[in-house]
Amino acid sequence: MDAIRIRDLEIYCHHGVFKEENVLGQKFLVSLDLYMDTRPAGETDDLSQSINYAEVAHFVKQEMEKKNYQLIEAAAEQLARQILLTFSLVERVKVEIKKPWAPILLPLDTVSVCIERGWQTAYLSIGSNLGDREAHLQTALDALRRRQEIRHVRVSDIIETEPYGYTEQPTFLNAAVELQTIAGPEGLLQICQQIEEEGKRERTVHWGPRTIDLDILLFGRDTIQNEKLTIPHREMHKRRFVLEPLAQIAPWAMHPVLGRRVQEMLEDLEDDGQ
Ligand code: PH2
Ligand code: MG
Ligand code: MG
Repeated sequence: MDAIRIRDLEIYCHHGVFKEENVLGQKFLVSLDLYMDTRPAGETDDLSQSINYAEVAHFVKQEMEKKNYQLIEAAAEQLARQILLTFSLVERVKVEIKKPWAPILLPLDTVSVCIERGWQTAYLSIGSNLGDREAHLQTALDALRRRQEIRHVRVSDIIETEPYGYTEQPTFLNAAVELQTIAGPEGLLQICQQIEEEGKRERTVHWGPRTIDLDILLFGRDTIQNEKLTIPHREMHKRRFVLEPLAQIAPWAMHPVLGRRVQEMLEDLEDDGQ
C-alpha cells in the first residue's frame, strides 16, 4: 500500500524506567510509515486529499511530550492509536521509537520498538430474545458506535428467528454488524463482553435466553484459536440466523478457513438449517 514516511524525527522527552531518565530526559527518534491511498492527492495535487506531514510531525512531538511512559512500548502504542484516531485517511501505521542514548552502560547505536497497528474490518452477530428485544439491540449498537476505537458501523435488517440449539426458549431478533476497529480481536471481545454486561445479560443456561448477545464472526482474515476466542466463529457457517443478515451487508466476505464466501455458505445450508 502507498505510504507517507517520516524518518528519525528527533524529540527530546522523558520516557524511561530509571528515575534519571524521567528527570533529565533524553533524545528519541520517531519513524512512521503512514499507510494510506495517496492516489487522490497524487492525481489532484490537492493537500486536502492527503495528510500534511508537517502536521503529523508536530502531532508526534505533542503526543511524545504529553505523558511520561516507563516503556517505549507504551509510548509507541499510544502514539499509533492517537495517529489512527486523528488522521482518518491513515489505514495502518508503523511506528518505530528509537533511543540512541539508552543508559545501559554499554555503547550502542540505538535500541527501539517497532509496531504496526491499523483499522480492521470485523463482523458481529447480535441477538436478543428477552424483554424489549429491539431496544436491547439498539442499545448495543449505540454502545458500539460510541466507542472511540470503532468506526463505520453498518447494520443489516433485524430479523426474527426461531431458537437454534436449545429450542425451549422465546424467538430471537438477530442482526449482523460490520465495523472497523483499531482494537485487536481480544480488545473487540472485551468491548462485546462489556456491552453484554451493561445490557445486564445473565449467563445462566448455555445457549439459553439472553437480553443481548454479541459474537465476533470474522476479524479481517485472522484465524484465532485459544481458550477465550475462536475466530472465525466456529458455528457461523451452520447458522441461518447468522448468514442471512450477514449476506445482506457482506455477501462477498470470505471465511478464511473454509474458503467460502458468506453468500455461498448461505446457499450451502440445508433447507432445514436454522
Ligand atoms: N443464539 C444462540 C443460540 N441459538 N438462535 C437464534 N435464532 N438466534 C440466536 O442469536 C441464537 C440462537 C447462542 O448464542
Ligand atoms: Mg451467540
Ligand atoms: Mg455469545
